[in-house]
Amino acid sequence: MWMTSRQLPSGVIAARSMSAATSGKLEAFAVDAASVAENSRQVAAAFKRDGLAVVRQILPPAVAEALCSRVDAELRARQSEGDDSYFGNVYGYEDAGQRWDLKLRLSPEVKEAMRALLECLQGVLEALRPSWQLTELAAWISVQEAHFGTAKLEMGVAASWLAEAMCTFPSDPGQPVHADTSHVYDQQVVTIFVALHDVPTERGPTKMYPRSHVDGELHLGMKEVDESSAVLCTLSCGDCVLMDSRLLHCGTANTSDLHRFLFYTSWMPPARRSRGSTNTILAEYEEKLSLRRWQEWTAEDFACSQSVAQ
Ligand SMILES: O=C(O)CCC(=O)C(=O)O
Repeated sequence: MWMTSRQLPSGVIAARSMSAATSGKLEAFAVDAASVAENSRQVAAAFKRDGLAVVRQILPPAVAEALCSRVDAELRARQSEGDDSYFGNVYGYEDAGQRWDLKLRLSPEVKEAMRALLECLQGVLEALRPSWQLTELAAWISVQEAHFGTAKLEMGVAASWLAEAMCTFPSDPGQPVHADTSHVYDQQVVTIFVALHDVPTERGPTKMYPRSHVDGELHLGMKEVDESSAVLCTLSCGDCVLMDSRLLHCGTANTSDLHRFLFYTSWMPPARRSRGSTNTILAEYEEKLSLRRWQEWTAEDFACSQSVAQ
């Protein structure tokens, strides 16, 4: 049974009434990393209900900073090589040079970050279902952009683009509100994304619509998204957000003069393929890395020829 907020240690996601849950306050969905392990089931229950959960300070700043430098170096290298296989699809915005979805290798910095994430979150994921497989390992990157980030949900076409999970409207400025997988056709994928530096409002945080992952009418375009329910995921360096892939969300405008890097990793039930956009992973890792065996494939000497799928 879900505990009331009075029974919870401070820092643990509190039980909320419907109105409080949709009040737009990100802190209502937040928990400190240090208290996750002993409250995995409660965090999982809140995540299941809301479609998101924020875990503060999951990565030590030094780990986040090292990963940030690695992502920066890899982005430059992949851009100069011009190898498309390292980039996921973000509505073709790569062409504008402002938004990139960069697939990552299991470098020492990525492994170290994964160890910290999974040490903390394995129990939460396994409280949702017993086994998971890695389906995305990448970084969302955005730079200052004048024409990006105005979220807009076109209800007339919502059903078709949600079935494809992502869509772009060429005449719209910015990333539209979207779900990464369909509420109607796909299984649940859990995406964990981590701020590799502070992400205040002007640096383009992700906007999310709590509980929209289970709202069939919204997904079928039968009603409009409630803007007043939206929460802006402003984060400090090392904070992470767990997001249900069916949750409506969008990247907002980066109006600062700084880049924005979010490391992310997604998990799906084994032996299934997502039909959505949730497959930003290098081919060599696809369907090979299981949650249960994360200690093996994040070990310093792990080579990808080893299979750790089960
Ligand atoms: O960049 C973001 O904040 C979100 C990106 C996103 O939602 C996507 O590419 O699916």
